[in-house]
Amino acid sequence: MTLSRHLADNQRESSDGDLGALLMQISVVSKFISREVNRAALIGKLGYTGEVNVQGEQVRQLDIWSNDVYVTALKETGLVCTVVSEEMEELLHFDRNCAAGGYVVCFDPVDGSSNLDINGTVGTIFSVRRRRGQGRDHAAADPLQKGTEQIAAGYVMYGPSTVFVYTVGRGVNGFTLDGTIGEYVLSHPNITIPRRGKIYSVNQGNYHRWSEATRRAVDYFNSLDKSTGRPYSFRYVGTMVSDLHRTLLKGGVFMYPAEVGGGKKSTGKLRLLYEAQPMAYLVEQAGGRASTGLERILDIEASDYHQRVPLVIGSADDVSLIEEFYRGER
Ligand code: FDP
Repeated sequence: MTLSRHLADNQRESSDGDLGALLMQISVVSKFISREVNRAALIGKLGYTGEVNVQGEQVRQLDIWSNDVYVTALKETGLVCTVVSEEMEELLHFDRNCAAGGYVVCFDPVDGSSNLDINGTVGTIFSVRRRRGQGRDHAAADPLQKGTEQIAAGYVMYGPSTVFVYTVGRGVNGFTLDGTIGEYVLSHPNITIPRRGKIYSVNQGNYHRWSEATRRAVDYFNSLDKSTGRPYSFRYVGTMVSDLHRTLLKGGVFMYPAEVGGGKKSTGKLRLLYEAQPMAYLVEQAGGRASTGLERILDIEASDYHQRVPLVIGSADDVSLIEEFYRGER
């Protein structure tokens, strides 16, 4: 079963006639990015551009290149009206596409780019919503809808193999790129996340910047108690796509908590629209949960395109357990 066939089958069951074509185009972009990531060291694409993005981070050549390819490809579909990207401070409209409605796409072209220099796994994350209205007036507010309004989301993982995982609200399926035929082939059908896992994943180096509740939750996973399967194993790649891919397949929990002290990460690090919500949609579709620790991620309505949010995501029981610490019940 190829991805194109899967999308076509999905489309027959859906009222969203054009969604399959849009996802197909996203998958084509991912093949270009996969190729470029693969040979980046050989063609001088690993370095920085010298610019700083809206997040205050150094911009890499590959970030900009991938963003440009994405934007061009989305525009060419004629189906996308509004685009939000990690790499663009303002949102982008393709006026010609907006008249007929059009989709809203939020994406992070190269997630985990700090791993590029060491040939580590990186990814792409995307999220699709319908527009709220027609015309240009509504366009600014289009992306600022709850996560529950997403109609498709997914990620691409550029690892030892390139994997495309997506949902349109009817389960989660994963496809591996077969380079010899240039096609994504179904390799992970109907992904279901275990109800409880044995792995926790967080940047432990931030321990002393966390709230008491976060520290106690992480201490809980670290401490010894055979009856509840503790200590959990600890794994952290530092690329959300990769950490989440493992969490989806093996279970457990990934978190990027808020930090205390009013610094840059006082509301977490990860971005709501193009990191937390697409992943939350996928993980819920696979039977897991995603929360800030106090609130369901999909229920949040963004007030800013680049809003950050604390994230606790993964196996339902593990996420619920952490929420108990945040509510002061443990
Ligand atoms: P990166 O900054 O390398 O792009 O969203 C950004 C992200 O990576 C996630 O992919 C990753 O989970 C997280 O940040 C890693 O942050 P830390 O280095 O602070 O742990």
